[in-house]
Amino acid sequence: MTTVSLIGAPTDVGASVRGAGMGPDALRVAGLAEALRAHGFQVIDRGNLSGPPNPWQLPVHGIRHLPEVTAWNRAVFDAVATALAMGHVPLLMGGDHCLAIGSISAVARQCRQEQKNLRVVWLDAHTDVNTEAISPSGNIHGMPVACLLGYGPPDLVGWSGERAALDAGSIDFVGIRSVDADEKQAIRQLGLQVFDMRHIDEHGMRYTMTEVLQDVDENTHIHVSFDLDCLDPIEAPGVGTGVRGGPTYREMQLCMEMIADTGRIGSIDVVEINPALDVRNRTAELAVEFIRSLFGASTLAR
Ligand code: 4U7
Ligand code: MN
Ligand code: MN
Ligand code: MN
Repeated sequence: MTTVSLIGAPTDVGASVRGAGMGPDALRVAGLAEALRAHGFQVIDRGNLSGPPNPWQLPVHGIRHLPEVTAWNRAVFDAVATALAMGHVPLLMGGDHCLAIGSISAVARQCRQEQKNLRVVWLDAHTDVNTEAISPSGNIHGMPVACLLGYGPPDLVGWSGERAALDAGSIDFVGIRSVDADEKQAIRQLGLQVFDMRHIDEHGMRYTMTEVLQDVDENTHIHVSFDLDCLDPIEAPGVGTGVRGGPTYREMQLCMEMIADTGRIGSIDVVEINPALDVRNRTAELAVEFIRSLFGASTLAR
């Protein structure tokens, strides 16, 4: 039986809009554990990690809150590594998206130890591949992908045991529609596979996900990093950096269902839910629905 380990990381240190620190409790209130149990999984809620408060300061050398982001990510790294070592599926409840540095570094290390082929699916309106040299904001939630690829401040790079936790070919982006000018250049230079909204408009979510999942085999570990701002803000208003023109409810369901069909989901981040901006916890409730689907609960055949 699959055991899902819920790990709460209640912080918004990587963002500039406050409120994402309330995400873990919003997911609990929305019934995340109960929904997964009803689907037949064992669920352990590990409670919330602790870390420094948000000092609410300006960027220093192009980056905000580096010591705090580092401390939170250390805690996430350890908790995710522990869950993986027990054979559990870690589900990180953020928190802002900077926390994917710790979570995916732990996943990458485990995959290397087990000689598994890691594929990361990055569901987001943004590519999050800024560095301190090019970021327009200095907010680290816009930098996790760069850090995981080996580009970032030394404090946030190399945690998996290699300089780069990921190589550019092992991550696919879906839902993208907001990329900063210098970020575009980085994407081209790195050769990242970005399935932006234009691509989804032209080819549909079904074909897009066929492309994303084409290299998945029995030895693959899929990590889904789910930033709720991937969705259209009409569906998901409770996010700090919403961008018009995202996937619809049904398109996102199909995306989750097709990942579920592979049977290879190994770890998840659910980040950037901002209850302070939400309407009656709708965004957290939506997240719970999509996570159920990611585990196959909405497919008739299961
Ligand atoms: B999120 C931004 F400038 N690119 O770097 C930046 F537009 O984790 C936004 O995807 C980053 O929500 C959004 O600050 C980070 C900005
Ligand atoms: Mn993001
Ligand atoms: Mn985003
Ligand atoms: Mn955001």
